[in-house]
Amino acid sequence: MSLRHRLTALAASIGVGLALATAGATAASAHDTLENTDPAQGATVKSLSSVALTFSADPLGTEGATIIQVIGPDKKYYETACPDLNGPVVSSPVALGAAGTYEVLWRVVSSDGHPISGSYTFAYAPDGTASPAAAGSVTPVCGPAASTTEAPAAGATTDTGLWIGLGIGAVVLVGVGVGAWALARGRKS
Ligand SMILES: [Cu+2]
Repeated sequence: MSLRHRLTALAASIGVGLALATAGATAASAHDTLENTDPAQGATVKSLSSVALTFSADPLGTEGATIIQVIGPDKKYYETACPDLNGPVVSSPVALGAAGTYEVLWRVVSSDGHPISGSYTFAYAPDGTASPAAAGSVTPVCGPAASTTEAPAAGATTDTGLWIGLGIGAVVLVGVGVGAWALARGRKS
């Protein structure tokens, strides 16, 4: 094989690799994303009756797979029911307890069928006239107890497509390495 042929083969393999990587990235971006939350991340609220999450598309209402858990500063759960789905909006009623930082853990099935999840926090600072503090629940009112310490960072989503894309990227790098090695070997002989 001449050097010219080797270069052509290398260019072709890089092209195919890039096309595959692009396809992987497109698949990953097909996941619904969390576009808006009420309360907002980092917000301080004086009172709150529900948590509402708005996604980029309508999540699937898969039985038992749509979960919002609201965890208080005492690690108790303050959601009072499982979420309602209304188009792209997933919302759960809450009755908050003591003032402090609350964490919202969520999990829905993206409209492409993949589960996505995340978490964020807001602060609760009731003024004197707010409704009395709720007692909360030691166990989640909705869904199984999550391993809250391993929840993704705020706003993050669990993204299988991303890992597929990274895997394809690794394959592309190996392909380029092999091509370069073949090229160098061709130069020597
Ligand atoms: Cu997906």
